Amino acid sequence: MKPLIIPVPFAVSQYGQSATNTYKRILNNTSASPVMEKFNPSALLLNNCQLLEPIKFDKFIDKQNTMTPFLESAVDMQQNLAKAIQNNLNPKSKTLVLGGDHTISVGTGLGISRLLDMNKVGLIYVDAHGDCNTPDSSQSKCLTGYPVAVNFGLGHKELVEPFNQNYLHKVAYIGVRDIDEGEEKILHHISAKIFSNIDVELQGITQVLYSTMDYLSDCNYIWLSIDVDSLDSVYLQTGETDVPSSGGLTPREILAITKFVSDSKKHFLTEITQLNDLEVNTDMTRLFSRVAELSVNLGGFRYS
Ligand SMILES: [Mn+2]
Repeated sequence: MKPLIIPVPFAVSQYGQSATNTYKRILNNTSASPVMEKFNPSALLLNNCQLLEPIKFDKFIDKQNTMTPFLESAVDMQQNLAKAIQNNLNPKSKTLVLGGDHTISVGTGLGISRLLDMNKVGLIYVDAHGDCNTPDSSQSKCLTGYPVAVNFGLGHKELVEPFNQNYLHKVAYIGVRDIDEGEEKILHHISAKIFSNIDVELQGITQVLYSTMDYLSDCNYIWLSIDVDSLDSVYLQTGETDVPSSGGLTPREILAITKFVSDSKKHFLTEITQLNDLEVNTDMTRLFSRVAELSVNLGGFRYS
């Protein structure tokens, strides 16, 4: 069975920035020269996947005086993405959900919740940030700060109630380094397992990955969610992601995480989020095309 790719060009939760065409860059990535293309034919490999039509959603006029901008658009995206997952996902095969910003995880999670017992699903969240705020704890009121909380049943009722009480129970963070005060209480409340950037530095990524899998050993299904800002900001160009953060992971650590997790029989779904449009292929396009390949078990580990 071919791996499934679902593009979700949803990026309305940040003002000004966009990640609406990023999936095209990742899927159509070509190398710097025809010679290099022979060694790194990313686009060719990803062509072996089943590609769904990009998820559509209504762009409601933002009411800037509401508590959370673009909430109605997010609800629409959540429903449409969940429906696509419900109708197409096979938990025994690999699926890649290509964002878009990290709000897409409210739709990915809802889709999974319609197919699987969420008690048996473990989330590995590779991000500089916790993304575990609620409208009460959030300072920015930005939707991209909510998706983990929503998957645990916390936050806007419009996003939470569709889960019908089938919420996630386990999340392990890797590379997290930017958490705010209210959010820390929520992370404690949901008993999140946190491997910070310092843990990765001191223990090494391999040890962190073994500990992560150990923590999720009672889960039958593993969902990997990667935010581009998990990378150290030194690797990113200006505007390449919305909230860059220093002191983060290296490209090779991101590749190692993806390879390690997708080699697990429990892993069934990966998300790539928060890579903005720069309208040119950058090092990040090439890196995340490679992450995309590895996430669906294509191409082997050529960077070793
Ligand atoms: Mn994020």
